Amino acid sequence: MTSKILVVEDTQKDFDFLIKTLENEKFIIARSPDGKNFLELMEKENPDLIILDLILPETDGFELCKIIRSEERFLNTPILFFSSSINMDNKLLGLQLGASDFLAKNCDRRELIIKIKNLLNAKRRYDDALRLSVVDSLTHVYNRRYFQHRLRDEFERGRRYDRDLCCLIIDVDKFKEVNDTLGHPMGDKVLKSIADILRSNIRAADVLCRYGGDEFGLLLPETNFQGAYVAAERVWSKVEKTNLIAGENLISISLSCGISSLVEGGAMGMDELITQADVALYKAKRAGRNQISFYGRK
Ligand code: GH3
Ligand code: MG
Repeated sequence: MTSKILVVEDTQKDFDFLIKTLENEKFIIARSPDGKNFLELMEKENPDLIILDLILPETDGFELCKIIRSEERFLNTPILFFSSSINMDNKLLGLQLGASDFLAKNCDRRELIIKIKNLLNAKRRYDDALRLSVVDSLTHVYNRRYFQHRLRDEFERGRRYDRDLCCLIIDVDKFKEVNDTLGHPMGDKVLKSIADILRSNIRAADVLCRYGGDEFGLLLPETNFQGAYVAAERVWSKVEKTNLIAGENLISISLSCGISSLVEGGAMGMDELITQADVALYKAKRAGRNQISFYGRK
């Protein structure tokens, strides 16, 4: 995959030096000449590496370094200081603020390329490890640990800003029968196909995880019961209508879904929100499966 580098550099000559040095390296390069609206730019570009000049017209490189490191999602984005003022004092301050490496502007081009590649490789390895630690290995949706982590954040945000948050627990109906008749490996394939359907029918801001076994958790931030019903109905009917290929067999599957809402259920903590969704799920199961049920509503 092509790496993206964001260069914060006000001097055209120095920017041209970087572009010329990297022209054969297949990087995508974005530029900010002054570091203005920096976080918005970071959000938009989501770079794999930042090359920072120290002295800039509005704010200096140290300030930008602080801004980057204050955001959790950019904690591991490498920062390479590229400046004509690289001395020991500046290096020590930069390191304290979370800089990854330093290079003087009169450096050898080969050193610049090697340092950039080393930083990008380290970032790639870190991203791969991070992905593996939050993703379920069978279905490739998030795992339960990540779900809990996001639930904590979304729950706090919902409570603080008085926004709704819906939690859905979705369980495959009579999944044991699939395993019993087709075998466990085929059961795995069916679970993976269900996860694919769920994933392709939700929004980017929604958080889908394999909660365990044949159970999926889905968080819908900024969504009330009505919106959650629309989302649940969409995935539920999609799965119901789809004949899943399991070897030579075409099988149809149904889902039961329990939904809780932060506003409607008044959960005092994130665990309670999940418990409420679980209670609703069991209501759906008891009522005959293949349906969606709400906590606190008929
Ligand atoms: P219900 O309608 O009540 O949900 O019936 P069910 O048969 O689906 O029962 P339940 O949800 O309690 O059981 C889930 C089953 O899912 C049990 C287990 O055999 C199966 N299962 C759990 N994890 C996996 C897995 O990773 N792969 C496969 N193939 N099966 C799994
Ligand atoms: Mg089940």
